[in-house]
Amino acid sequence: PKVIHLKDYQAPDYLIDETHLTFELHEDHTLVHAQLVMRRNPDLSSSAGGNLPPLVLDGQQLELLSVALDDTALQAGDYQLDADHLTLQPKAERFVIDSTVRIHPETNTALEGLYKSGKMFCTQCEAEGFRKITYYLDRPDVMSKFTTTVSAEQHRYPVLLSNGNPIATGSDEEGRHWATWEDPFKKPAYLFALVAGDLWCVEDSFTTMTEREVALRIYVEPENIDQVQHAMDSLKRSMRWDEEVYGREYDLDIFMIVAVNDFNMGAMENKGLNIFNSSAVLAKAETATDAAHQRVEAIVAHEYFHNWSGNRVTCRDWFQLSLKEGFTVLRDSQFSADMNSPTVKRIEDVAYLRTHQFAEDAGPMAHSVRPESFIEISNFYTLTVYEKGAEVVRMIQTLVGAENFRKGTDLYFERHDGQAVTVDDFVKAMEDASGVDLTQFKRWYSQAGTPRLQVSEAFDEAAGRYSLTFRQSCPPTPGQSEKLPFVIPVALGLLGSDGADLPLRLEGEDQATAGTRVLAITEAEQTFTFVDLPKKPLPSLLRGFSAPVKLDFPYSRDQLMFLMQNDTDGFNRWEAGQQLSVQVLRDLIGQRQRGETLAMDDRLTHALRTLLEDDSLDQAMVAEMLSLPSEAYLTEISEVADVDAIHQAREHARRAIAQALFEPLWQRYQTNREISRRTPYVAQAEHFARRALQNIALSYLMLSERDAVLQACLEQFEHCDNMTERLNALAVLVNSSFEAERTKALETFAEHFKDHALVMDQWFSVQAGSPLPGGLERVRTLMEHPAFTLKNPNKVRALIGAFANQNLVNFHRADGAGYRFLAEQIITLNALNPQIASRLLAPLTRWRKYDSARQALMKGELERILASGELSSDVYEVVSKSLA
Ligand code: B3K
Ligand code: ZN
Repeated sequence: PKVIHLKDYQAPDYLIDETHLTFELHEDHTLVHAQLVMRRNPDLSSSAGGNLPPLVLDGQQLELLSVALDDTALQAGDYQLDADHLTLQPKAERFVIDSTVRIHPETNTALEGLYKSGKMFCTQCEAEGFRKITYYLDRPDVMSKFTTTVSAEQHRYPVLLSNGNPIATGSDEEGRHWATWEDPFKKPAYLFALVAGDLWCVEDSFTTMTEREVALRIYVEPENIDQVQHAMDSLKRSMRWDEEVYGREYDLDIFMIVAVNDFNMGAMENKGLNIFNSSAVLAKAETATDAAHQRVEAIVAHEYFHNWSGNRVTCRDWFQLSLKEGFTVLRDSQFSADMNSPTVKRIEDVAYLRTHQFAEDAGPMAHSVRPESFIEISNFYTLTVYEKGAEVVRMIQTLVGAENFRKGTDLYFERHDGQAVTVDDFVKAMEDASGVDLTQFKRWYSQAGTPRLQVSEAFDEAAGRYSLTFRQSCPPTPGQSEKLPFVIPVALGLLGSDGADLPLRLEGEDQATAGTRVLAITEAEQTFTFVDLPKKPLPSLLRGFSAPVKLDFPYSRDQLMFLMQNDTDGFNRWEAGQQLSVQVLRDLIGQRQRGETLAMDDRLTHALRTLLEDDSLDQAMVAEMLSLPSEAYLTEISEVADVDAIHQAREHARRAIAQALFEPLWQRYQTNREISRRTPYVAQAEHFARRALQNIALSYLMLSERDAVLQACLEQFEHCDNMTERLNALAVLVNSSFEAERTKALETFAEHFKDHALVMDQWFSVQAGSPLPGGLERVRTLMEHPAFTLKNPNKVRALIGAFANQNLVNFHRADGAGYRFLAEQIITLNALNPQIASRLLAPLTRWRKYDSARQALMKGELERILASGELSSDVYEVVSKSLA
């Protein structure tokens, strides 16, 4: 397989001004006719004239039926064809290529290019799927105006959609009809989309800031038409927010979303015609949890925001992917923060980043936010490019300030509208708008790995001087043994003994500032001295998680408890609780490993009691504070992760908390359940908060195994009006020792929701994630369930993905059966759907985290996959890099 390098980038020899496509959809094949109006790239054409370079079009799995150059049909000798290209020789600077190919969407299980999901046709072209539709220059820096005609049988496919505006429709003889769409904006092929199906739509409209009316349509299969309102509301809120916060107005007269059941990821931002995984659109109280509602809101916003950050201004090449993805993730997280609780959103994002992105950054697939090379671009739609990329843009905002940041985004959009650009262009716009030099900062784009920031303090009481010394380092990652210092923005405050923020004055400054301030750490070691401090303060460091680093400061447990109660920064209150929990859990893990009786430091329960008894606190925050660090996070921060000790320590702590805090938990539970009983479901922040606390309380309470709690759980399961309460009650039962009740609840639930694919996904996940013994056998049995199929990515994620990523004790069974099972599924999926197969590899790539026996077993399975036959480039790249 070929390695592609950023340093080899070359501008395209030819451009495509216009693309005219005609699709003839049939049940056993599809014909695609493409007319490409082309010319030599003026930036490259040599004035001397001379020979024109050959035209090399990308194409895969296409059956070429005919090709013509300027109306002259070409014969076999006039062009070269290989598995990936069609090469021919233009005779003039301007020319037109006509080609017709036959393709087979009806047997396309990779879900890339044109494929069938159930009864409908749809497309997924990013990154390199368009080459499976027709011969083309399938690269993002070739932008073209598209006109698309779709023809299909009318009764099977009454709805025919593509990008842009509908300009003509008609019907043919023999029950077929057609529609032509024209997209006035130039775009790269990866933003092309086509849909044909029997779909219903919900229609609405939006008036833009310049009073233009935009028609909004969300298309779904008829049975789902009652689950669209939440996505529509989210879309309108996103459109308004992008106008208000980023000054971005929508540009076409119509914006469409289509929900499809078989989709490799969440959704896709095709111009004017977003295609969504149904799990990222459909939501109503009875079938979707609060988390699902929030996910729909966030993904609708994310794809909508791409209209500017991605479509109007796109990427020059795929190494620049974070240019659109990191920035757009930041934008959607700011939107979600504004719609819900900003602190809770930040906590969720940071917990996710630290658990999963930090693990990626410490593993064999570690890469910089702008990678230097890849074999298969699909493997680089990663937590690093998305989530760390968002953190990098967020740090720019912190360093230049909110106002300059907005000036920078305005300048970026204005300067590069209609262009395909690079991360450097984005950073340059930020520098030009703010006057801040970001040269050193750009190392965040080129150096992989999670920096460590060690902080120590010194206090001179007589002089009233308090110093903080920062030492940064970054571990080696594949291909990068040495790292240069990063620019690390550290937002901090100093707390006095009453818990209030002290005024901050650095040595040499005239005036003190109040509250939080940002220090930019730029050296490997750097000291900052604050003056006018008669008593030693307590530092609150990295407020709001101002940089994606691992911070060490030697806090005592009492100091952490003090920060938990007093820090003015909500994020850092939670963070103090997490650090206290980590310390307490590490004690327990050590005791377990030494074979001692487990005895927990009760300061943790004291701190949690104070929170639970304070009715004035945001309930969502209380729920977050009650959540112990996950097993996956405890694994990430271990040198060598002891899966069983981690699980047992955490379970011990949960039981100790449940026992010590039974009364306040029970009281909170009952109060909140009572309100839930009286209040119809609303998908809004304060209701999410109430249910979050209610549900975490229930999961603790059930550990008591008291009958009153069991009855309460069953009551909630049977009588609630929404999936949040029902699924939580089910999960709690599934993880409990009440076997009869568990079995019955699972049966009732499946019977009731058997025709609802997205709910059955939840049913699979809850069981796949249960740490009770026998997990692997349960998963194998569930794979035989009629609702399961390896052909649907949501099902694979819900069952196999949940097992391997969330059920750590069962997946990491000492005999290696969990690893073997995963390898078997990956080998099967490699042939069906390479992207999904490759994603499932992640848990095996983490083998360095485990003891030597498990390491050997995990590597053995990776080797077995490597030897299993013909591997897709997706699977080959991850397996070979993991074994390197
Ligand atoms: N841009 C798409 C991701 C496409 C992934 C292709 N393998 C969704 C998104 O990030 O918005
Ligand atoms: Zn995106």
